[in-house]
Amino acid sequence: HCENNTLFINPVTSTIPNTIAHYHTHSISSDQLCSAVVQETTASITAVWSVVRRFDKPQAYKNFIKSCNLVGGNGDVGTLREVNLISGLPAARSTERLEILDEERHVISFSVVGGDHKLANYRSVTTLHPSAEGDGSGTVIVESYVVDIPSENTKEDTHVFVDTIVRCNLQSLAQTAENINN
Ligand code: A9S
Repeated sequence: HCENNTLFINPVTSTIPNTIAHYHTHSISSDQLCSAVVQETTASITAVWSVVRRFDKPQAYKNFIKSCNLVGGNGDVGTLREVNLISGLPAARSTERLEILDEERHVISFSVVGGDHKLANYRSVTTLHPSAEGDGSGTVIVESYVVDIPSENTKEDTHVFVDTIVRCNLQSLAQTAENINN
C-alpha cells in the first residue's frame, strides 16, 4: 500500500474527506511506484473542474501534449484517447483510457493502455477539494499515480521524472483555471 506516499505527503491533504481518501490509496507491487502531487490555486473548484474534466482535451493544460483524438467511446468510462506529444520527448504518443469521471465528487482518473513510451501501467487519479487558504474559495488539487518501474531505470529516477511531469501539469492547470472568470 502507498498511504505514506499519498495521503500524508503534504499536510494539506489531511483535509481530504474519508470518502475521497480511498481514491489516493493504491496497492502496488514491488516493481511499481506510487506518489502524489498537491497543487493549490485561487481558482474555484468549478473553474478547475471545467478544465480537468475534459478527457478529450488534455492539451488545454498539459503542455507536453500537442493534440488529442478520441478513438473509442463517447466520453463515458472506458473511452479511449490517442495523445500526440510535442517533439523533443522520449515518446511520440500515448493511448489512454478514462477510468473514473465523477462530476459530483470531482474525481477524474485515467490509465495508460498503449504508446511508444516506457510508462507501463500508468494510472492517475485527480481530485479537487475546497481550499482553506485566502478567502476559502480556492481549490486544492491532488493527483496521485501508480506506474511500473521500467527495468532499465531506478525507482528514484522514475519517481523524479513522473513527479516533475505531474507537477508541471498541475501548475499549468492552476494557471489555466485562474484565467477563467468564475
Ligand atoms: O499525462 C499525464 O497526466 C502524466 C504523465 C506522467 C504523462 C507522461 C507522458 O505523456 C510523457 C510526458 C510523454 C512522458 C507519457 C505517457 C510517457 C512519458 O514518457
